[in-house]
Amino acid sequence: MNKLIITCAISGAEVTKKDNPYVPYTIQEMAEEAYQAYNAGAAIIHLHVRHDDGRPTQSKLRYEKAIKAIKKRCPDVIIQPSTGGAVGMSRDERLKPTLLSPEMCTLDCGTLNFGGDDIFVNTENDIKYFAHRIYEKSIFPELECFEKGHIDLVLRLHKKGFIKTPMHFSFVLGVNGGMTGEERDFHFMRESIPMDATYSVAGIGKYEFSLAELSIKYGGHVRVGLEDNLYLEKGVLAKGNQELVEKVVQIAKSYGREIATPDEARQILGLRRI
Ligand code: KMH
Ligand code: ZN
Repeated sequence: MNKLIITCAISGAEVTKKDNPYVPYTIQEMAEEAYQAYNAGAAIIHLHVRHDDGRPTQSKLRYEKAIKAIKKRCPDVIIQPSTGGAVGMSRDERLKPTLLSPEMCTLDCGTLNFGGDDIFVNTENDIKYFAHRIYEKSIFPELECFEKGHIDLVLRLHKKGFIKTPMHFSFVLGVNGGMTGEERDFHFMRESIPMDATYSVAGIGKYEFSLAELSIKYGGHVRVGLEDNLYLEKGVLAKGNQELVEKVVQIAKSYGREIATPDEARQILGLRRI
């Protein structure tokens, strides 16, 4: 089987140090968490940045500083800035990290409820706009799909030329307002994408490791990290992103699946190295 690409979503935009003290805010904390995750086996760092007090931002300067600090610690790691940002941000605000031409970034492929009164808005026109801005800079998008309808929209937009091959999907399952992350959901999602597409699975909360295991078993890739889940096991907070990555590496070992280095991940996905 192909090697396993592990993505680590080290901070997100919504979780705080009150939820888990290891959630990184400062540039130094971001670099340290990324480095630890990379050492544990992560090839890709999914990156949101924060102000020092923890407020989420999509500031180009802040991303530039964080990326520089991370690259100093682990020069070959793939950095995947978020274009999702935080709920309520405008299109152009969310797109700011693309001005840095990273080799990869996220492209969120549909709207969904995000708990309480929050709605994470990604209209069809938003997606076309984001896709245009991403491809014009030759950035490789990870197609984040929170439910099956988002995959259908990607495939429609692909037919119309807005989304290009190779396609790499991220199934983000278990969001409060999106699709759950049960085994049947995983199979429904992976069977709905083209045969030549690749996919990674991000299980939110209690789904993190059960979905990771399924994806390892069926040849997909895995995302873990404090953005998605704060616990190493029920009731036990993870002492940083590294522990979450280590747990996935252990599961992969038990299935005889080797871990991809960043350069191997680039080959699997068809990425240019920066
Ligand atoms: N923070 C969420 C509203 C992404 O990174 O592209 C959106 C998100 C998706 O995290
Ligand atoms: Zn994110």
